Amino acid sequence: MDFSDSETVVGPASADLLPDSTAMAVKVVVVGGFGVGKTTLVSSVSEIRPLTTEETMTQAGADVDNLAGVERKTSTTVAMDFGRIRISEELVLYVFGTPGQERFWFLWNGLFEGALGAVVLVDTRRLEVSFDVIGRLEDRGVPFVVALNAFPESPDYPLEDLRAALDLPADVPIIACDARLRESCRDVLLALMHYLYNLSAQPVG
Ligand SMILES: Nc1nc2c(ncn2[C@@H]2O[C@H](COP(=O)(O)OP(=O)(O)OP(=O)(O)O)[C@@H](O)[C@H]2O)c(=O)[nH]1
Ligand SMILES: [Mg+2]
Repeated sequence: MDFSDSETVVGPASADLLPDSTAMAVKVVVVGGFGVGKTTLVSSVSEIRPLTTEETMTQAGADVDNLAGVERKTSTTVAMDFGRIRISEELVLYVFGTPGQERFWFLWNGLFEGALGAVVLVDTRRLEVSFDVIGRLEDRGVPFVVALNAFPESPDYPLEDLRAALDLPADVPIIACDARLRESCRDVLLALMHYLYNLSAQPVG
């Protein structure tokens, strides 16, 4: 049989394969209100081509979704984002982004399965969209850090005022970031890993 016209089957690029040195893979989730920059963060930090599920926003959703403050947004996550980053020779993070619109929040159940911790991404121009998100994480008992995504017109609140406004316990780290910058997003994930490590090192009870 002549296969000369057959298409070559292309496997994953070698950069997409997990290195042999990987000893541990940890799942973390990025949550936050509508349009705070979750998909941007996952896409910037991922070293493989990120999986996104962006769909165009149409007039049909205008009465259902709260578009206040994000009127110029044209697409939204309808299922999840997925990316991967290697933190060290041994440790790889699988990063899942959640949809921000409340009508898709039922997907959290699956997305949180097996997750060790979360990043709550906050837009300080619209703090109120973070309240429910943080409440839901606390209900689930999922440890989290808070990352403040910098937008040009973001107000510069003192950290302790933000902690009080978001009703965060004193030990929850708050980190400033720019979701468009890889290094910045990496620092957020490192802060989460340090936080999780410290929690696990605390004596039980
Ligand atoms: N200036 C600035 N713009 C940002 C930043 N992060 C995201 N954006 C912009 O904000 C918009 C929303 O970003 P997304 O990443 O889609 O937000 P999302 O949280 O995934 O949105 P949903 O999935 O719809 O909830 C996009 O137009 C981004 O380009 C940031 O750090 N700075
Ligand atoms: Mg998104």
